[in-house]
Amino acid sequence: MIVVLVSYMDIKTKILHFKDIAKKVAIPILKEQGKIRVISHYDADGICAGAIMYKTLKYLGKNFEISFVSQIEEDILKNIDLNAQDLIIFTDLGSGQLDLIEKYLSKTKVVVVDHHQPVFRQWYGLYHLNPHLVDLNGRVDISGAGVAYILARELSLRTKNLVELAIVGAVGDRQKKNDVFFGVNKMFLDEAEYSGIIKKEIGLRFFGRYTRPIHKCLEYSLDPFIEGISGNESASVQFLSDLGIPIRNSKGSWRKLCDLTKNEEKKLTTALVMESLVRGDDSIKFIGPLYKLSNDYDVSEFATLLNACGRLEQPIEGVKLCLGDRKSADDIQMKYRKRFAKYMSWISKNQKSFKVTDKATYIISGVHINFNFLGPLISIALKKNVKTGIVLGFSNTPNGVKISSRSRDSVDTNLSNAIRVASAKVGGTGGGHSGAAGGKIPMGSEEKFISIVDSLL
Ligand SMILES: [Mn+2]
Repeated sequence: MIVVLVSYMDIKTKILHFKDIAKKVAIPILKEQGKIRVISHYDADGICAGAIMYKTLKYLGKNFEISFVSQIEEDILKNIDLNAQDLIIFTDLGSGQLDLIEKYLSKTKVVVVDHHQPVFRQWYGLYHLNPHLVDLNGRVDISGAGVAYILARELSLRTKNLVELAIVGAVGDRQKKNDVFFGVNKMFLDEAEYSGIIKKEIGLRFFGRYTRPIHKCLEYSLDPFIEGISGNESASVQFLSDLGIPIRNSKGSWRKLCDLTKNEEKKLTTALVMESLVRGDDSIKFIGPLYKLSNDYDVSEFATLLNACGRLEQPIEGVKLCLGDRKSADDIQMKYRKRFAKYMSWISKNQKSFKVTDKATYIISGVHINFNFLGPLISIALKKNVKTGIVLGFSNTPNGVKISSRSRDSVDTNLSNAIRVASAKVGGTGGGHSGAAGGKIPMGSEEKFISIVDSLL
């Protein structure tokens, strides 16, 4: 394993070392004449990483196949037919499971391209590219897609345009904090802006700014939630008409937020800010920097769309979107909204049956909420449906019960610790961040888990 001692080095030097490792990791891929199998994570970052590998391997004329998984589990590794592939590439996952990968795949060539905290392991045939190896921080400096992009640059000179996917991946993994990018992500952004691939502007930040009719933008806006307008199409149309903002252009087609004149946008902004000031919301959310991608999407909007593809178990549609095929975008968004609304209504209808203690609310959904949706749903439930400062959701998966938890900012409890300890006690695993954590426990152990975790909160 290549571990470079670089804690005294500046970021540019670290990146140079990182590129050196990427050069070495590129060799087995460049040489490979047989079948390559890419396995990526199915969230926005993993989809971007997969799309970067797709484009790059295509440029190289390789024989390859891409698939997506929610995490590396023994079953998945066990079922890889070693006779059918000559090289396996993991993107946006694998670094934390090197021991498992070694157990099942040590007889084949393996490339791991990831940004998660690695376990330190090396064997002949493993090519490992991970920012932590050069003291870059995989939580804020670079995403899985970013690492894939660094590798792609070493594989083919034609990959320069893929830099925007590296940025989408970082945004998908919430590496942008208060609109600031750090480390390698910042370098990617400078690179993309300089070459005109990404355009930065300041404006109203609504989902669909570049892609949806204005009144739909307002109607569908959940975050920020506009009282009286969100969820109400006619109110949204009326609001715009009161402001004298036409929703159709002279040719009769819908206008988008990005089509507004500077004056119109100013008028709309003022009205929205006034509205929210009257209600005492933080109106600041409406306005901020936007990063427009070459496909006309705002970077956050596109990352959200890719996450929806993953949650709907259609990551391949996400790859197609990354490659410029936008046909399925509306369909994905509609499906996602419908599923989300269905689960939200299940939560409202069953609110009375939730277990509530003085610490937390426990939502045991069984099969009623798909486990891919659990995280975002309980985030909303914390805002809208529960009174406690902490909420935990449970959802059945084919091999255990998935747990997801969130706490309000005002709550000073380490959810990550509590869930890790409690799930270990019932034979499961867990962890995450202090305000948002998750885990998996054996089927049927929910009650026991709840009594343990509640005492730890
Ligand atoms: Mn990632």
